[in-house]
Amino acid sequence: MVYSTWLSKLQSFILISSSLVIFVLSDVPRPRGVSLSKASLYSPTKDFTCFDGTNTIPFSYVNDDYCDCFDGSDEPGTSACLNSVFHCTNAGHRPQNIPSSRVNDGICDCCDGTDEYAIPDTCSNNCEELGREARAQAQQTAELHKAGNSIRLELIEKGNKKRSEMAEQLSQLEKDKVDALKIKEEKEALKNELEAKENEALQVYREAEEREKQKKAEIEQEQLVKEATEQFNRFDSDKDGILTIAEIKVVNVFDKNKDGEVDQEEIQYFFGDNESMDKDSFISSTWSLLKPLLMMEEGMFRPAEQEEADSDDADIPQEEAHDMEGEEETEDIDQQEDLNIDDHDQEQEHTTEYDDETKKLIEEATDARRQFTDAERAVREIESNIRSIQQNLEKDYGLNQEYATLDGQCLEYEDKEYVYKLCLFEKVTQKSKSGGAEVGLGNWGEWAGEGDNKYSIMKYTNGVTCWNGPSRMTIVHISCGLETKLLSVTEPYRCEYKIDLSAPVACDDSTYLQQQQQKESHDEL
Ligand code: MAN
Repeated sequence: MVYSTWLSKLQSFILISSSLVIFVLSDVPRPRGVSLSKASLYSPTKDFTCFDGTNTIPFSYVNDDYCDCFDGSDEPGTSACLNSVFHCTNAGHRPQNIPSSRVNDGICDCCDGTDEYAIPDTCSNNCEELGREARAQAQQTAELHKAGNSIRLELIEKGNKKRSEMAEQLSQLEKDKVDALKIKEEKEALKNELEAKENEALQVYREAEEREKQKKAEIEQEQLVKEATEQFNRFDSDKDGILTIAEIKVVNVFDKNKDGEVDQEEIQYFFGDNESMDKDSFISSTWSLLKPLLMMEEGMFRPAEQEEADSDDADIPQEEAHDMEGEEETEDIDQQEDLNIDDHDQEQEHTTEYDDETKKLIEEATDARRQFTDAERAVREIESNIRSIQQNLEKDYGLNQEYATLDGQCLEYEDKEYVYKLCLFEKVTQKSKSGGAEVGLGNWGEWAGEGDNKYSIMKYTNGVTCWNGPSRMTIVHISCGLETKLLSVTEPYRCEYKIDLSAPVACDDSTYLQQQQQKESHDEL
């Protein structure tokens, strides 16, 4: 039977001043491996009931190196049960619970060496030393949190200020929007009114232009009829008002392919299935086919292929070639002049000289259109500002708005291959040092810390799709540090990135102290 010499070990250890009460309380007899909180469950004057209630055994069976309880509660100080827990008090440092299977296994798990009691002097007690180091470390951390916390408090103040400024801006913008919409309406009404007047004035010019166009078309038609009639009369050799196949057969111009005769195909081309043609039919159908040929014959018009053929002068005697060059030049000039005339015509169409009154109306309408466009733009700008402020106001900047001033702040981190950039509450990007475009590793998504630590992890999602895989995403772990900076960027899984960010905003001495106290009371003696 192994029975703890519990009274012997109580006088020395407590590490922190707040534990003074526990020190007194810890002076309680209990079997080896039992924590203070469980001491009352082991009473030497009574039989022992396993914690799970499945068995009751004489107290002398506790720590007798034989496992009687399913839950291992009868053997806290031996390795007899696989599932029991050995508690070491570690005076001078932090108490510890280890699986009882590690008791007397030759390895020192507890700094006070109590887990290896079977062979005395196996383990030295270095709790004081470790405790000192841990306390120094804890002190340092506490100081860091304290210093960081004062920056954090400033950030809270600024954050709240920023938020209330944003709220003010928003209500001002809402007012501005009402005014801007009113101006837009007014400008629209003015524009409509002036455009109506402008339209009315221009209508006179449009109608005049239309009349002019019609007149021109009529003159052209008259000209066409005149020309066509002249030619018709020329070909109608018997002057009976009907053009027959026999009559056109002797006219060179109907010999399209210039083979010396007007053949059936050519007759068909000009007359269709008709045997003859009166003047009206000639004007309406044949004339358009014939006119280009006549012009060609008169040297007024040449088809493109012929020009190409002409450009090959090799076989043509010099004199002729020279003559033809002369002709070509003239034609070129003629064509250029035609072009110029066309341009001029078009220009004239657009530069109709309006009277002063119309000019004034056009100017006024143009000015009203410009003013309306400006008013529309002003509304759009206000609306876009409203949207972006609303989006920011909707963002979760922490319980006390401590993260608000960090919105939009960008931080960079370089490793061997990439430059990473985190723009807080916006996005994360990656740029290869060997060139290429920036790759989006995620856009601001949500806070993702667990429970009370919600604001310790940020999630940026929906980055650029990974080749053959999902969208890239980044998790940002925020820890307390006096500077806001990126400590590391890694890619633990393909296209899933992890950033460690240190920032004073994550320092909170009250939370830190609370957490420490909780830990201490949990690690009771
Ligand atoms: C790029 C980078 C890497 C990523 C691969 C996936 O090279 O974005 O971080 O792992 O694409 O194909």
